[in-house]
Amino acid sequence: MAYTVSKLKEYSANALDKAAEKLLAALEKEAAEVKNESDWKGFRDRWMARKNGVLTQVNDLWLKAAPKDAKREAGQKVNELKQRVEQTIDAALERTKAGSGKSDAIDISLPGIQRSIGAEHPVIRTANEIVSVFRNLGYSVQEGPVVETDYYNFEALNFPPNHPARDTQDTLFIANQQSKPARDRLLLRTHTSPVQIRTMEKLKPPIRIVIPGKVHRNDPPDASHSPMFHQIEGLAVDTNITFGDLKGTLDHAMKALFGSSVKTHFRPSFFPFTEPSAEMMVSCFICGGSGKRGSEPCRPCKQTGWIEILGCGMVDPNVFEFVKDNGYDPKKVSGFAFGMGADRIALLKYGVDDIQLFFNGDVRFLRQFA
Ligand code: 2NL
Repeated sequence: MAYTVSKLKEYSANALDKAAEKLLAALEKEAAEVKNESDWKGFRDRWMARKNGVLTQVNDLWLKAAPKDAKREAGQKVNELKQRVEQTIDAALERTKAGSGKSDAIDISLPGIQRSIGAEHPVIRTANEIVSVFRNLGYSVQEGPVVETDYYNFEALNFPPNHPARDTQDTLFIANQQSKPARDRLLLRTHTSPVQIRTMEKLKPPIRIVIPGKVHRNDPPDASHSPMFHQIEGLAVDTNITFGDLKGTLDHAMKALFGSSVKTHFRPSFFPFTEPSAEMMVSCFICGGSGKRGSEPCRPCKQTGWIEILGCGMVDPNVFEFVKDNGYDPKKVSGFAFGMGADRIALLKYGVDDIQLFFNGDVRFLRQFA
């Protein structure tokens, strides 16, 4: 039950002390129940209100009602109590402030700390999309080292000894390799083709594989070149693989990637590791092949209506010679291969005009793809 002030029956020192003790006990108990500012206001008013506050009642019932000869002692006691009440009320307010402010209090109504979650890089996302088109055709994914030997990067791919790609002009070589035989010297792979050789050494035909990965070339960076970029290559080897298989497979892949209305077109080309070789064009998926966007010329296809998308060809029998012992006899098997730049396709897909934006790590750019 809440504490109430009652009249004193007598004014002996003992009686005054007892009454004061009871009051102070009630004061402490109520102070301990003050949790916030609104509690505190109620507490303060109950004890301090001029009209009917506990102290006013003490004044009326204990002091004013005291007989003349007890006034002095009762007055002292009541003053003492006033001070104690004021101190206790002040301290209670301090406690509510400390509790709602800094210190160890937790405000569960504040929003939590937001950690931004990462997202797939647009080039990696594009590479994954391309890989998944081929996975759906039954191709499996292979990966291999970025630091390669001259043998896997050039020799086994039918590059002649003095091919310009083997020059420091085009290739980034690892330092201090001169003491090794030429074929063992290390370099940064310039294409993912070495992984295809490594896979043919490991797995007997028939095979269907795709290889995504980082490659390096000694090119100065500009809007369309980066010394590091991403290639995806594919290889199918079996008995009786023809150029028709190559065309059908790649036509299907382009329709899966860019929409069923795109057309493909092949024109002759040259690669050391394929014969015959071709460049594949896909009808411009920006302007629909018209070369125009409204009255403006279409920039991605340079108004031609066609975009050069990949290189491909039938695996050169000279390449099979290097893996003949594992079942790749060029008299018995044939195959097609293709390679494309994931970065270039991402540029086209997202309408980005500078490849450097993909790699200089500006989150304001990258956040647009999250
Ligand atoms: C391009 C062209 C190509 C290949 C890559 C290949 C690999 C082996 C044998 C034969 Cl092991 N060919 N790969 C073939 C034709 C083209 O890439 O322009 N890439 C960006």
